[in-house]
Amino acid sequence: MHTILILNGPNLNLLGTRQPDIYGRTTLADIERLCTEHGAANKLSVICKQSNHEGTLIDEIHAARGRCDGIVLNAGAYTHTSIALMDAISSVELPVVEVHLSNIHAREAFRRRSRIAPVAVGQIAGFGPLGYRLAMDALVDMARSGT
Ligand code: CA2
Repeated sequence: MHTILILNGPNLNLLGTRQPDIYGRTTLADIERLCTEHGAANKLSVICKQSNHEGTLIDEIHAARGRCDGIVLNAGAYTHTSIALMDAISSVELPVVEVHLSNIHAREAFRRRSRIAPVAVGQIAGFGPLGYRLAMDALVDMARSGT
């Protein structure tokens, strides 16, 4: 059985409580449930983590090595700034799919740059919570086809 880590970064614990015009009304607990259910339907084991701290996110990425087959990562605002997260992803040699609820390319200019994208296998942005499921499907497809 494949194991996927769903890793969410800073402020995503506030989902569904503020700025629903940008991020919708779905809570982080709803997203984690959706991922767990999608995992169960596809015979996957799913681990969900969230942290507001860069170092903790890095620790989670390190811990995924040998334990997980891939990572779905919404690094929140660290996406645009964190070379440390970028280095952590490179170091573990696991496939990472970068996910964003909003379309970061249609927002402020500073959100268009991603430090994660160069070390991710791909990026999904703008589809809200559906993006997490699409990212899981991409990882499973890659693992099962051996790419
Ligand atoms: O669109 C996304 O998923 C983002 O990763 C969300 C980040 C943002 O900095 C990225 O540019 C794009 C922000 C997450 C903040 O989430 C909140 C949720 C509710 C209320 C306030 C913030």
